[in-house]
Amino acid sequence: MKIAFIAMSGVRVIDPELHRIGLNLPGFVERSQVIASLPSLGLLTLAGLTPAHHEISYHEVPDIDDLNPDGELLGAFDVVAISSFTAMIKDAYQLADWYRARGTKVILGGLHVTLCPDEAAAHAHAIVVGEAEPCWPQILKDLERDRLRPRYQPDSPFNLAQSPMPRFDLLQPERYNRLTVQTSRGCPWNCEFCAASLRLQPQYRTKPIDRIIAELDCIRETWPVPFIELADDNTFADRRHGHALMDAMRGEKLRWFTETDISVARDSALLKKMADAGCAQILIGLEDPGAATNGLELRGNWKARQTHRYLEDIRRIQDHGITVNGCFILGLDDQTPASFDRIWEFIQESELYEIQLTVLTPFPGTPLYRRLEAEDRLRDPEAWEKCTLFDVMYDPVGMSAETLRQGLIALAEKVYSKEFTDYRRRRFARRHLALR
Ligand code: B12
Repeated sequence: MKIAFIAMSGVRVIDPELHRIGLNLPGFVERSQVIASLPSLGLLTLAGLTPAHHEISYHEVPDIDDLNPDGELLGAFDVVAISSFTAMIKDAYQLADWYRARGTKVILGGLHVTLCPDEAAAHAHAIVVGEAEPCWPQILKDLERDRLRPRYQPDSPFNLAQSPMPRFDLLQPERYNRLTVQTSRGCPWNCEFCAASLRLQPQYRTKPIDRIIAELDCIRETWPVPFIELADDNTFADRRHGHALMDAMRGEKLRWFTETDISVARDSALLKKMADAGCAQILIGLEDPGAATNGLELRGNWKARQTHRYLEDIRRIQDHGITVNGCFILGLDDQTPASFDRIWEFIQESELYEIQLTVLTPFPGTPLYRRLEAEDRLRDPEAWEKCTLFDVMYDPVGMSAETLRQGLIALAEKVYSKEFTDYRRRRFARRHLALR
């Protein structure tokens, strides 16, 4: 069969004003340009499970309007497997409908499809709910026998020791400057707003170290000096695995980025190993250092109990030469208009190298979505295209939606200005030099 793996790609913002500042502010542009070139690891993984007798290809669709709907969209295929997060799912459905109308078999899967399976099923011959590795070989067999079922759902968590090698070789080398590798799935914290792989399968699991190293080696066959983004929810949640991984990555001469939580700051042996293993930056959800229910933590409000140590912890991490990308959430229930100034003061006082400002976002299928729906606070319940982390989709408690929007814009203009971005870079470089 001729199978196309199609990723809806790129980054999204709907609000034109946010779009404007996003396109102009140096600190923002840098990060979005870098990440926008990441390929879909989910699809490369499925390609890795596809037997060699099929003819496969990988495509990205950053903007559906750029495709010519009158002719062949991306080409003619027997099967298209489309992946999309929530923000571009409507575009994915449009593409799916186009192919279905022409007799191509359409399979949909991924985070959004898992969270809204009935909605997605209306646009596909088959959907996968949850992790796809356990189902993909069966789907291919069923396609060959013309016995495709409408829905596939694994009944147990996928054992990452059986992970296939993602087909990085399907990518055009010159198009990518960063590649992703997954070392674990899930996160123990279970924050109310989280829409990451925890929602696919709520069990935290790690990948065996030798498999991770094999993936890194495979990437280096094409990209000798790659920059790696670990596509994890929380790389160091299993500390033993984290230490072992760092020991193994030490000799790899890589530069990489990942997401984790603030507790790594208190493990100096780990920080040292991370630096030795080439860690350039870690992204940490700080949410709001001054909010009582910081992170809307469902398990014991853990994050709120860490805030008094944030400044010290950030410094400790950065003193190892690892920059911190501190993420703040605007619009939490106990924030008021005064919170914007308070967060700005914290940002200036902290020595954070990088900052990510996002608006609380009710992704479908999350406890947050269900709560806001029950409280009748969703402004446009199925406006999935606004699930960008920047567009305001609900009525906050301590301010109006418009105040939240304006607060984000004003804070973003300060945080991502050339002046403050340069200042942060210089401050980090100075401190780092002083410590050497
Ligand atoms: C890498 C990444 C990106 C890359 C994506 C590259 C790509 N085309 O895939 C880039 C930088 C482009 C990106 C963009 C965005 N991202 Co992003 N991103 C991630 C990140 C860090 C890792 C995702 C990943 O690779 N996971 C590993 C793979 C193996 O898992 P997976 O994709 O879920 O795939 C598995 C299954 O879902 C399934 N599957 C997936 N696709 C398909 C398709 C078929 C046909 C089948 C059968 C199965 C299947 O099989 C796979 C194996 O089991 C996550 C955060 C995280 N820690 O997960 C956020 C995350 C996915 N991103 C998020 C968001 C919000 C965005 C943006 C909207 C941001 C923005 N404002 O633009 C855009 C989305 C725009 C778009 N194109 O849709 C949210 C999504 C939440 C949601 N429910 O939608 C996450 C969870 C982060 C968060 N803050 O909550 N992102």
